[in-house]
Amino acid sequence: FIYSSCAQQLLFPNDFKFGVATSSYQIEGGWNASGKGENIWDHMTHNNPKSIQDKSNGDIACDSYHLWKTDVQLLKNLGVHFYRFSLSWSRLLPNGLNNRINYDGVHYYNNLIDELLKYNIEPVVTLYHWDLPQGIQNIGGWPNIATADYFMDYAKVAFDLFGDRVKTWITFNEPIEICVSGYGGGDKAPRIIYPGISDYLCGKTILIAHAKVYHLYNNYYRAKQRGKIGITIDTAWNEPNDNTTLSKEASELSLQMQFGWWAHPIFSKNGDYPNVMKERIANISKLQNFKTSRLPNLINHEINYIKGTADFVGVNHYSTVLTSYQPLPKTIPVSFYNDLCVKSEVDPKWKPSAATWVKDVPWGLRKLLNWIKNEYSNPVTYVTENGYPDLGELNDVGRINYLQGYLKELLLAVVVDKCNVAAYTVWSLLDNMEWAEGYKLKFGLYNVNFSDPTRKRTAKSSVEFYKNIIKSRMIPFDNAEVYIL
Ligand code: GBH
Repeated sequence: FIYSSCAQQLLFPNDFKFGVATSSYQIEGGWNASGKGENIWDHMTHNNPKSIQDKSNGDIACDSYHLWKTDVQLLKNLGVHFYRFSLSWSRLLPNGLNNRINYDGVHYYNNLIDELLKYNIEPVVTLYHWDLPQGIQNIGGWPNIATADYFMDYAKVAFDLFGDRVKTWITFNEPIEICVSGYGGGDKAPRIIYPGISDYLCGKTILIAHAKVYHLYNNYYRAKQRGKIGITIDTAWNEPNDNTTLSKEASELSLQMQFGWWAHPIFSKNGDYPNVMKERIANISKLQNFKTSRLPNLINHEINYIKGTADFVGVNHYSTVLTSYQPLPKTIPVSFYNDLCVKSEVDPKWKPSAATWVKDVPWGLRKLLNWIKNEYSNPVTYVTENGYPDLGELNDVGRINYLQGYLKELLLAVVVDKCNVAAYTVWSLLDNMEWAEGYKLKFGLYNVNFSDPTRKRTAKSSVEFYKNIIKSRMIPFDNAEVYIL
């Protein structure tokens, strides 16, 4: 490392924005309130309660369907510049289709958006954070290419209703989770188990659906509404476990297959899936006796249609793994993770959290942002999620340490490395319904009392901490620590 001798305190640029995030199913509740349709999480939790560790569901969750005014007061207290939340597709379109709009749902989001704007908090809206209308799942869900058109119809409704006030749109949250955890044998709804097939079909639909919605916005809304539209992709940083070429290759393969699967078609110069991913899956498919690759190819027309369809890349990042190469087994089971076939480990010295998959490894964020910068010619980047799970303590020092470390590395990425990052988002405003983990893991800056029918919110220590960072635009640390990567 080269140490810098500059004396002044580093500051986030004046136009850098800070926010917090939530998602509809995780906080809203009101699962069947005034005309809302069933979604895949309602369906799964009601029909198969064991799919959630504590057999809970999001029927009431944080009750934000009723407590939106309170939530905006919490946001105002934090002093955030924006609030990232998602729309519940089946609250707006109960059967998923655009022939019937549920106006109570429209009213709910209008209220929320107007209340945010009243306090100068910018709404950043995710169209899809995992709660697919059950009707669309009944005809196959994301592996069915027709879903791309239904998604576009829904996006059009959202632009028409809210685009006069919403200027930042995110089409999808974490496509790999939607596809690999939802359709590849993982723990997310709808829990379709057809790994290595249905997850890749899902992936193609998502890329096409994203591009359709971008073109829709670009061709029919942008001139008038003047907003931005992007996609949010997640990955851990993959650090080579040792200095060998093989481990370096394994790390790169892992980043390409998890992040590049989505980012390469949209943000790279040539478009299409990453080459290493195409080759890898084609080769393994062959070994498995498939006549063609299980990765559905993108034809030229599709490649061009998807390329360049984003104004920014959203990045969700929580942790780091040490990656090494894992030799392919003799018979390779058919799945995404066997196609990837790398070994991920953690350093026992890394500070743990309440979740096995989150270790406090702040430098991973800086390395990931630099990788994105180099890989996709420094695109406009928003960190759309970063956060720390604990078991709910109000004096949440673990969370404060984590945020302090990650924000410092972010600051270095912005100021020293000139990564084009314009926003940072803490997951999450509130403790909430943590998907298959239920309510045990807490990510909130605010505690929610889930045994209290009023779902009382209480600030944790991290509220004051984050508030001060937003106000001062700086992370207190020793200048001697300002190093060049
Ligand atoms: C985000 O996903 C979600 O967008 C958000 O809704 C959620 O509440 C938040 O994280 C906190 O979980 O196989 O045990 O190693 C983060 C995505 C979830 C992807 C955990 C990697 C690894 C689980 N990550 N997953 S494990």
